[in-house]
Amino acid sequence: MIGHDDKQDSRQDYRGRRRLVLGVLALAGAGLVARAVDLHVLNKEFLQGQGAARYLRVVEEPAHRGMITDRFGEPLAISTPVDSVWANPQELIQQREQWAALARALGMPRTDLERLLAARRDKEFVYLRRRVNPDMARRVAALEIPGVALAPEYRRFYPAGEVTAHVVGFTDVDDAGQEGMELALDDRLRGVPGAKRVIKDRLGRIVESVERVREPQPGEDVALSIDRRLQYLAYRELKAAVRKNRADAGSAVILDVHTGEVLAMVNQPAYNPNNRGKLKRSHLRNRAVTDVFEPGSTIKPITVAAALETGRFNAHTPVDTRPGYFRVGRKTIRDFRNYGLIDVSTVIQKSSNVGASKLALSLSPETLWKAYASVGLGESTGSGFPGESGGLLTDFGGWHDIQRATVSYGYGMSVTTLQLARAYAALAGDGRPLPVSFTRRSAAEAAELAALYEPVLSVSSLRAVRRMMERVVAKGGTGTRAAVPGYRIAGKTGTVKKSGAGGYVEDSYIAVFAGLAPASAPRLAMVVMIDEPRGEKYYGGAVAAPVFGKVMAGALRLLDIPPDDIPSMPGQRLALLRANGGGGQ
Ligand code: 59J
Repeated sequence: MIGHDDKQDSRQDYRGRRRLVLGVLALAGAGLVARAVDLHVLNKEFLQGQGAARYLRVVEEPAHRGMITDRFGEPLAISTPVDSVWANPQELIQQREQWAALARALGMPRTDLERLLAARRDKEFVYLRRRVNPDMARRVAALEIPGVALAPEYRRFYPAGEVTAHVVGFTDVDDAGQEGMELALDDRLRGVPGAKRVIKDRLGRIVESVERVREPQPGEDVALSIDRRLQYLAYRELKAAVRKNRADAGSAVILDVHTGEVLAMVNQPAYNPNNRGKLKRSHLRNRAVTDVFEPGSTIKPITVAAALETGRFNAHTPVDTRPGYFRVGRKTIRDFRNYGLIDVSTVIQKSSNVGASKLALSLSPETLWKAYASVGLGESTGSGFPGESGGLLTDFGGWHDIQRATVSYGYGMSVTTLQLARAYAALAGDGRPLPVSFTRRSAAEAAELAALYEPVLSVSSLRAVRRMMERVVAKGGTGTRAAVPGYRIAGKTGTVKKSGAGGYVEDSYIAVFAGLAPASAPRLAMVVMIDEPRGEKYYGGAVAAPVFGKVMAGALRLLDIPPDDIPSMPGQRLALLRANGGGGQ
């Protein structure tokens, strides 16, 4: 019995166990269901959010920066897509064994890489190297290092390099305009970055684009007023002249007389905007708009125009410059030599300081001042170029005889090269100084702007002064080297003593030539300024005028401007000779 009972007991025992096991299983199952409900229903949002935060990201999509071109659409600044290498320091720090290979692929010393990582060790992002070439990007990607990834960016490239450097300027590492037109036009050039939601893998690489949150909006392309051909000519000749004359610096500007557009603007020393590694701050300066100097004798045509405007003088009115100097109060005004009894026209041709002073002293301070101010002296050119200087034209209230005399031949006032070019463009046109433009401007726009100005100098006075200025480049003038065969050129030389803290410095000069062409119907105004020529020659006529002549000769031809001085062309004479039966014998 006992055995039987035993059997029954054990059966009973099994039943109990089964119940226990089933109970445990049921509980476990219920637990799983509860957990599933908890995860999928009750906590769904929180948990999905947590997961998404790990892999779903919103990343910025850089916008394409607009292109800067010259007036004909030739590219001067363009953005091309490139990759930047970045890392998640927290992850990369754990890949110590990969650092050497990575540093090699990035072309940087391993210590630099270590320093970058150490500096941002508890961050999730650091750029290792921005805007790498495609080769380097490929090599880095091939390493497949966790925590290292590529991000698309744009790289700015300047096809004309040094030739347009000062005008175009450049952007910083974040593609924002820093200098020049890149800065002035930043609002138009810069796009609006887009945003997209992406899924990233464990390595931070984008594996899937989920949705565009915002489309990137590309910036606008902008055409400058610059003519790349004239720009290059001016660049080449200025650079050669600065070197040849062992000068410190120089600037040259060409303006379109009818529209006020800048067709060319160059400076020396220059720099290569594509490789700005180690350059001097002073090389970056667009001196033509930021630096001022006393214009010296280049101001005389305006002084003479003011005198003509009174109706009391014409080109042939005599002016006594004897004996080559002239006392005004305690000051003696001197000419280069004694030009004797000359006429107004010769005051310009020979550049007589005494003559200019005598004309100025016959005018009221206000009349004289108004003439200078009417061509834009003492005010900004309106170009909008960053850092532009407006020069200096003091109030005529303080213009006693000495001030009136010195200002008449360009001292006690200051100008930028651009300002002087604008004043000459006004002399070349109808006396109204159009605001200068670095972007294209239509003839209609120019006419609208011109209507805002009230000319002070009449068309007939200006025409008469231009005639006198033609004598400057003719035989016997100070600027014969500015002549261009086949064209009538009007211009003025200037040799200006530089002033320092203690007054005017000996053997330290600025050589200038300012002029316009073709003189019969002027289209171009140009100024060449060369700072401290240290060679044996330093006169404006010897140093600056030749640059003007060479650049203007090329510019007139490139712009298809018909010659207005045909009779002196040898080809013409030959043709005449032939037509008259010159070879008959
Ligand atoms: C000059 C001056 C300095 C300032 C004088 C140039 C004055 C003057 C005080 C002596 C060289 C020089 C206010 S000269 O530009 O007259 O371009 O081809 O710097 O006169 O009073 O050894 N230009 N230049 N003057 N100052 N103050 C002539 C002239 C000019 C030439 C040559 C030779 C000066 C014909 C200048 C040129 O027209």
